[in-house]
Amino acid sequence: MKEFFPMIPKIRYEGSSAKNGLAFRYYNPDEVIAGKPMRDHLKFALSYWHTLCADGTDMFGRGTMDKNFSGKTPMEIYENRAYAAFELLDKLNIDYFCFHDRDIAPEGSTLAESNGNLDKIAELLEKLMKEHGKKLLWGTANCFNQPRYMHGAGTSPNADVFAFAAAQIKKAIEITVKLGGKGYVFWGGREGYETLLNTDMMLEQDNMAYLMRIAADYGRSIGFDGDFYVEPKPKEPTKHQYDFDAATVAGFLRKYGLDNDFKLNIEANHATLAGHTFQHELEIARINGLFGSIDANQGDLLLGWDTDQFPTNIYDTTLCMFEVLRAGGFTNGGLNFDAKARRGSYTPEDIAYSYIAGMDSFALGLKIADRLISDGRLDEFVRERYSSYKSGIGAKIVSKTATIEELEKHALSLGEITTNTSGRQEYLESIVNSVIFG
Ligand code: XUL
Ligand code: CO
Repeated sequence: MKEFFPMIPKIRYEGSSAKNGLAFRYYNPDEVIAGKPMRDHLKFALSYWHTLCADGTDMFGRGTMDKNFSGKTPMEIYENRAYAAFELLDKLNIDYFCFHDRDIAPEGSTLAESNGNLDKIAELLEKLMKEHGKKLLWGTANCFNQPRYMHGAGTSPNADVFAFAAAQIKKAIEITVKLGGKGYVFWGGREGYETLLNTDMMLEQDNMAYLMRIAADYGRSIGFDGDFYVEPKPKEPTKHQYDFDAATVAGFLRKYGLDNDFKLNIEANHATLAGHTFQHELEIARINGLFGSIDANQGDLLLGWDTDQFPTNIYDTTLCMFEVLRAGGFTNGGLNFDAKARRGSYTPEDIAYSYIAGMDSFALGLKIADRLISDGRLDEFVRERYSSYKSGIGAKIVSKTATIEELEKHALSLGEITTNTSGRQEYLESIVNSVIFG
C-alpha cells in the first residue's frame, strides 16, 4: 500500500529527556494514571478537516500545503485522504478520528449524488477502521460552507434550506451509526445572525430546536445510543451565534427539553472567544450534567478570532484535565484536536510535530492534574471556604429549610460582620505552580 508520509516514523514514547523531536516525551499510552491507562483517560482523536483537508488557505493567501495526496479525480483525492488518515492514526498512535460529512467525501451536484459519494467512502472507512483497529469519536454535518447556507441551516429564513440541512444531518447520522460513532456534534456554524433588523430570532431558535429534536429522535430510531453534542461558540462566522457559550446552550437545551439527548462539546478556543477560560466552560458543563466531549486547541490571546492552534499551554491543559478527572472522565466523549498547524508550518513533518506537541501537552496536563487532586490542598481549601454551610444557619440554607424570616432574625442577632476569610488566590496559584514545576 502507498505510504503518504514516509518522512514520519511511528512515534514512540521516549521519556521527558528525549531529544528526538519525532517522539513522545510525556504521552505513554499504556502508563496507568489514577487507575487507568493514559490512552483511556485522554481518548485522543484526529480531526479529519484540519489534518487531511485544510491546506493553509487564509483570507489573504492561497494554500501552502498539498492535501490532494496525488489524487486525480475528486473521489480519488478523498479515497487517498482516507488511506493517509489511517497511516497518520497508526503512526501517531491515535485511537479515534472525527469528521464532517464533506471532509470525507466530495459534495456532488445533487444531494443524491453527495449521499452516493458518502456511501462509497463510508465503506472504505469501515474497512480501514477494522484493519487498523481505530474508532470514530463523532461525526457531524458541514451545514455552513456551501452558499445555500449563507443565512444559516436550521435557522435559515428559507424553509427549503432547513429541509436540505435536515436531510444532510440525517445522512451524517446514518454514516456515524454505521461506523460505530458514539457521538454526533451540532456546531452552529451559521446558526446566528448578522443584524436583528432582518431576523426573527424566536422562529429561528424554535426551528433549530425542532431540527435537533427530530435529528435526535431519528438517531435513536436507528440505534444510536451515544451522545448528541452542541459545541458552543459565540461568534465567527456569524456576528452572534445562538450557541454562544456553555451556559447559554444549557438554558437552550432545557427550554426545549433536549437535555436528555444532548451534552456539550467544549472547545478551548471558543471559550476564549466567549471571554471565558477553558476551565470555566468545562465546569459549567460538569455542574449542569452536560459534560460530554472536548475540542482541544488553543487560541492566541492577542487575536480576536479562532486560530485553532495545537495546545501547548500546560497551565490550560492541567486545569482542563483537572475538570475532566473531577467529572469522572470521558464516557462517550474524548479529546479531539480541532487544531491545525500554522500556515507557515507547511511540511508533512509539521503535522507530526503538531500532534506530538498537543498530545504531550495533554499527557503532561493529565499527570499534573492527578497530582493536584492527590495533593488535595485545592479541594481542602474550597471545602474549608464553604464550611459555614455545614452547620447552623448555613446547613439550613443548604437544606432549603431556612425561611426568610429566620434569616432576618439571624442577621439581626449578628450586629455587624467584621470578619471574613481571605480568598487566598495568590497562594492557590502558587500551589498550582509548585505542583506543575515541582
Ligand atoms: C469551528 C469548529 C468546528 C466544529 C465541528 O470553529 O470548531 O470545526 O468543531 O463542526
Ligand atoms: Co470545534
